[in-house]
Amino acid sequence: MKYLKSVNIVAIIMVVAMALGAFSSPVAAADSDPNKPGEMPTIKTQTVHDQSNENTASDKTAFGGDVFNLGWYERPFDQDMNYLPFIDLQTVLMNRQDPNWVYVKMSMVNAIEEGADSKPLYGLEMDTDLDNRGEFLITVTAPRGTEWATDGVTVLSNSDNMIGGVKPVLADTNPYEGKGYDTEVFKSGEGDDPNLVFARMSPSDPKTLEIAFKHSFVGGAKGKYMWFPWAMVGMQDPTKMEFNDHFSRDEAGSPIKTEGKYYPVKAVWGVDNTGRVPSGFEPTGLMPGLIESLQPKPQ
Ligand SMILES: [Ca+2]
Ligand SMILES: [Ca+2]
Ligand SMILES: [Ca+2]
Repeated sequence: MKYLKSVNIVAIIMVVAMALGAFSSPVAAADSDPNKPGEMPTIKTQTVHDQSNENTASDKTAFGGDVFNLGWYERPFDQDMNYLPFIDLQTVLMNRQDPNWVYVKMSMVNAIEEGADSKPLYGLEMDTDLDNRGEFLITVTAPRGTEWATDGVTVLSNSDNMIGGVKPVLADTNPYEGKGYDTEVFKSGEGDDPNLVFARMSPSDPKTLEIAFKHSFVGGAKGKYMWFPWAMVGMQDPTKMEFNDHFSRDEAGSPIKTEGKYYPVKAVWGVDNTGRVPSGFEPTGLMPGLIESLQPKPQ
């Protein structure tokens, strides 16, 4: 009897704690381990929605959202325009409230496990000095376990500071053969910081992959950067980024039937990303490729 009573008290305390949690920071500094991520905090999460193609896939066309000139891709299709829903980005969350970690959750239309044979990569590209040229590309192999791990996690940087060619973000007029992401900063726990980036499958959702990287890597808690997610099966070569410089629109193809001669996807197939997302600042001047919801509206 005494035992039962104490269980009830514990249960009540837990309910009170959960209720309080809604009004206070869910992660206290003391709870955050600087060497291993935990759970993503639940407040102040940035949410990015991407087009998804489950309703148009049977017609072998993307729903939309593929704008070659802006580097927006909506190509979760193979070269026969068969649909690859396990790389079709649907929702991407970023949370910076933890004192040590930036958390990202990337959710696809279908379970990531479905794509195991295709060896998909999921990742993030980041422009950390806001010149529209990317500095870092994080890629993560999947499927993987639900424990945080560094195996198969890679961070690349670029040695010529020419990501994006003559016109960053936008398709160059002439093919531009820059070096792309050619320099390894971190691989499977090897690097200056062996705990720089971790990844796991979501323990609660097989459609969701989670990445956590250290704030300190991107300017600390107040760091300002542009970021956007990638899911890749066909074109996975980081030295060919940005794709709209290395490939002409003709060579890259298009997933949208109404784009006529460009259809279907050709060299640049099996990739999905979103527009560019600002974090830690409000973009003022023109930043090409911003996600649609932040594009200046015509007056
Ligand atoms: Ca997309
Ligand atoms: Ca940059
Ligand atoms: Ca360019």
